[in-house]
Amino acid sequence: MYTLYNVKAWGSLVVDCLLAELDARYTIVWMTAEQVKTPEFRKLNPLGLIPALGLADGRTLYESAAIVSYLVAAHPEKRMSPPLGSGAYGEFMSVLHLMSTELYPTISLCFSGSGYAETPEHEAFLTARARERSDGYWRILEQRMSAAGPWLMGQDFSALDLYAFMLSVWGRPSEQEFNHRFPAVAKLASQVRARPRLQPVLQAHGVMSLGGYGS
Ligand SMILES: N[C@@H](CCC(=O)N[C@@H](CS)C(=O)NCC(=O)O)C(=O)O
Repeated sequence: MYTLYNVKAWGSLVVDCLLAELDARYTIVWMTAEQVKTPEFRKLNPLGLIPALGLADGRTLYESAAIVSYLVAAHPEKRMSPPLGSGAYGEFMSVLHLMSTELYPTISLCFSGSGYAETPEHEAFLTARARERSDGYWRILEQRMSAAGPWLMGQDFSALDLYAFMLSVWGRPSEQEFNHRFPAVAKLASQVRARPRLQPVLQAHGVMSLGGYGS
């Protein structure tokens, strides 16, 4: 039994979707932005960030890519990644890390650069740069699916698609505008939204339809 520390439409969305697709047993601890900042939560995730996933043995995992990598390996029979150790798995990990270590932080910076900037002008400059940079990463994913889609691993649906879906929900300046510029990503997102197992999760996160995140 897992415990998912969850905030609506935050970084736990991908983990919630993946646990549902895996048909795993888990309980959810719904949290507020204030609770995420508390010392109690930092005992579980020293970074004070969502997502975090409690395991049955008392450990707590953090960092979205680590959680995704752990879960696909812990449930290999569900085939949410290529076979562990295969070349395709290496490629899966490359794309997962592109999304988690490059794209995710630049998207976060598009929302707010206040932690990095001294003046509003400086912040506006940083967020504009982050937007350009994130568009560049999205173009890589878009081209990958245009060449061999419809999913990020070609014909095979995988955890990568849930991750890309989550990031696309945060599309700026609006999800609609974002989808217009990245049609292969938009198609992926609409196919993810249609998956039966995900319906309760999407409902709980308020992202059943376009723009649910408020962008
Ligand atoms: N590198 C982390 C990033 C997680 C992250 O930035 N989470 C955001 C929500 S999307 C968060 O918890 N922010 C809380 C805060 O900044 O106080 C991961 O991939 O898990």
